[in-house]
Amino acid sequence: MADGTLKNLVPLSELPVLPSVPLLASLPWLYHREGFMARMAELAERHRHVGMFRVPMPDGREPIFVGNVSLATELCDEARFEKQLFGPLVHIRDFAGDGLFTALPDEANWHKANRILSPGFSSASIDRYFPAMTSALDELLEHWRRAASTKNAGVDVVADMTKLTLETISIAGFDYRFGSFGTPELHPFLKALARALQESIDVLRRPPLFAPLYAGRRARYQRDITSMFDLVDRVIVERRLVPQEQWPKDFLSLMLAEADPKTGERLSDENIRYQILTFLIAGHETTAGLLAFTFHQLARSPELFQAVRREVDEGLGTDDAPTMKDVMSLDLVRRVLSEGLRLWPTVPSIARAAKEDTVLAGRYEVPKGRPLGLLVNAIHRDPSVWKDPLKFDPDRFLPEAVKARPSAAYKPFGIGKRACTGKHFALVEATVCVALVVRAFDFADPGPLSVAPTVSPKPKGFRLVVTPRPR
Ligand code: MNH
Repeated sequence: MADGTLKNLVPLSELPVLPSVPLLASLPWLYHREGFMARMAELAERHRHVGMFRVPMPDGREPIFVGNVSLATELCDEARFEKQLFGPLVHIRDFAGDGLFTALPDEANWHKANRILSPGFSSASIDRYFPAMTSALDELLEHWRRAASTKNAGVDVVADMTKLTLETISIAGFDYRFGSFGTPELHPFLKALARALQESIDVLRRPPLFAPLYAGRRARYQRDITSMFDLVDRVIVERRLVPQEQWPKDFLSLMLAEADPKTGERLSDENIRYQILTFLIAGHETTAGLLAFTFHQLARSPELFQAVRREVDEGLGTDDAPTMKDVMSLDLVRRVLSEGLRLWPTVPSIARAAKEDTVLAGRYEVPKGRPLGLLVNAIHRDPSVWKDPLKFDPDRFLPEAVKARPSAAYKPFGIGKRACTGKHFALVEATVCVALVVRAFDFADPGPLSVAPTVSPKPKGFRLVVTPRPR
């Protein structure tokens, strides 16, 4: 290497770093009332000019968080960087195995499942799952009508969106109804899933020395995993007992019936179990959070609410059952959802790593494999790209505006080949939900937004008073 190049290189130790104490590392500096990721976004704003900072973790690792669009553009380069399993994903792999979301980079089953499943998730295939979406939505609308006709203290939007997205993905995924709207208590399987997801996050905040204190939690975690496997494995066995002509059009049938176009092989039953759990894990909280933030925004902006309602009335009629084609024509609803995912990305960061030693920003030496966290919630508010970043403005997603920005400025669905498989599914599901709810109900003002400190951010304490639209 020429001398000039060497002189310009800067070791990573020159980057801003959080303070650290023994055992807890930076934990005492990571607190934020809206959660760890909100704290990361705040730090990204403070260090926007450098664009990155180091965070010592209790396990001895020291990820680098990246929070401006210019560095994000580098991290999105698939020739240099790839997905890394980091943070909760390492533990979610205990129960999602080598399913698409938690597969290691280039793991053989990722390629195989990607080839088998991608066609089923393409925008053209989603109409197969439209009945699952509207069927779950009918239950939500009924639930809200009942709530509006009784004491009307408002509906718990986050809880109800979670039920909606869980019902939708379980009907579309494996023709299974948990009956979430029928009971205040979640189904035991869904409770086990929620606890296992929580444990996969909590375990990150435990200094390794304290691990023995959590033996009880670990035992329950193992029991939860076993019970989830039992239910899904039973569904797979039962499906095989039904003649193939009678199989419902769900993702399970697709996985059992289709062979890999490249190798001619099928997915193993174990891998199918992991994919089903993956759809449940990757596909419910994210869409539920998006819907809850969107309803909060609509309830706070009467003009936008009316504009959306006019579009829905024109596009769907005032009481007809919607068709997928009509739903796809709702351009404003789609832009409102896109803007919702900009301001409140429900996957607020994405873990990447260099495939070989490399140099970031032309000067920082980054070794292969060093964890890099791309702060999606920070790049979505980078003022060098987003004018007036805190303003909710769906027109940012008009085609000319989209074309004028670097593509790395907006990454709610992840990057490159490991981007979200369920993007079209989620957007159709969310669009039809917004459309039917806005068509049927008026919203009261819920007051200002506050955000809960959950890993996937959600509005906190959001009760919405809904009343059936006057006719
Ligand atoms: Mn989804 C991966 C965001 C809905 C299934 N999803 C990802 C990633 C992001 C993401 C970001 C990349 C994570 C990473 O790099 O580690 N997903 C979303 C958002 C929504 C969403 C914001 C809703 C809004 N996802 C859904 C739905 C499903 C789904 C719905 C399934 C029905 N997602 C996946 C799968 C992956 C994924 C599967 C893993 C893809 C892969 O690595 O090949």
